[in-house]
Amino acid sequence: MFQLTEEVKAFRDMVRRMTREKIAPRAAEIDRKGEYPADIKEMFCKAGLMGLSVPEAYGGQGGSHINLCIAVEEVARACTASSLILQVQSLGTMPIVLSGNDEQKRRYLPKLASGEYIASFGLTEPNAGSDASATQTKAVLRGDRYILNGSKHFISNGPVADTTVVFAMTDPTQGVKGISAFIVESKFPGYRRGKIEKTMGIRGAPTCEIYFEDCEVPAENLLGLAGTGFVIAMKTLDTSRPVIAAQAVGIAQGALDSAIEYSKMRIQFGRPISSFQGLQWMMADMAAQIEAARMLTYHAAILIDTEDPKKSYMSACAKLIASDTAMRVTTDALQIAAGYGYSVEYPFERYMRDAKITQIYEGTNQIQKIVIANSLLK
Ligand code: COS
Repeated sequence: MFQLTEEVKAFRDMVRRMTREKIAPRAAEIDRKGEYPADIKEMFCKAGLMGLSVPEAYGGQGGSHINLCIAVEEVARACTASSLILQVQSLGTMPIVLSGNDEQKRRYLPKLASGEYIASFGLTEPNAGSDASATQTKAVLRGDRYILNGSKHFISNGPVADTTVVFAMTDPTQGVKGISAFIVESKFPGYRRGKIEKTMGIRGAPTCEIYFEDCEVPAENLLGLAGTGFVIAMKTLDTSRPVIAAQAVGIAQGALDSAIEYSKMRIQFGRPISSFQGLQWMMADMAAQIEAARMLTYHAAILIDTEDPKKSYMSACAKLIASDTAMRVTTDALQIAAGYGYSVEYPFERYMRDAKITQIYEGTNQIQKIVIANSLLK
């Protein structure tokens, strides 16, 4: 099951080369300046990587989550912020792939697949984080358009997005079944960007608040049926959690690579610190945990690609295990480099800061445990 095809391996090698040559040299600077790497986005567009989750019929690369996971993993090995360009593009596109009608797909998917449009996903609100059903943004149908009022917070890609899939309450009497999903373009009247978040890690991945002030959305931009928004959000997150797991695997692998390199160079007590068994065992534990997380991640991606009924369960397992692995491995990698690990001159502290978010976004790991337990007890 885990044997990657020659085609997938060639794809992985292409992304690995691109990352080593063009992204790794920029990673520290992207983090230090907190700047969106538009040049790297352009490179991804040219390489056809922005449309990995889009079917070929709509101009994409075929919608393989195993390829998407591998691309995100390889890029995150050097630069998490750059890997988010691919990850968030998929997150903001998947609701249209999963639930759009043919007209919506024809209108939006080719532009999202080419990278002409940047995507974002508008679920989280100030009072609706883990409890995604507590959406307070409202959408009211007036004539041929919905009028949206409310706000979304922590929206990855918000500052640069052309489209946001927005989840809003169309029928508050129906609770979770009163939430609907809309494709909202940032140029629609009443769409306003708010404060840009300053974050601990992923500093080159722009995140902001978005406000809807009598925002006018054509009725034909409703995704699926009114009231199906929550299910669309959950199904999208099922496809996206393995991608976060892949990002976590990439971060962990990058930190281990750096720790190995450092340990061979660093001389203490007259010999490289890599020759001490205490550190060898640490690195062996790190490697074994990464291998396990990687296999689980690829397995979850394959279940997404094959529409397996266990996909939701396995996605949550992969995200939980891989992100906890990333946090542990990056902490140990920093420990191996000790004082230099703590210095911003080395990549260890950046890997550790970036790892933390993988335990939080797309559902905290406590939420993943709820999804897993619900599945077990069903
Ligand atoms: N696929 C399809 N349908 C799903 C689903 C999934 N993965 N998960 C839930 N649903 C459906 C349920 O079947 C239920 O419908 P029925 O009543 O018809 O059976 C409906 O959605 C409500 O489900 P549930 O009662 O489980 O919803 P809860 O409000 O209890 O929420 C959690 C469940 C906590 C798991 C959900 O709110 C969640 O994932 N929260 C985290 C959100 C998140 O990841 N935020 C990060 C923002 S994106 S960076």
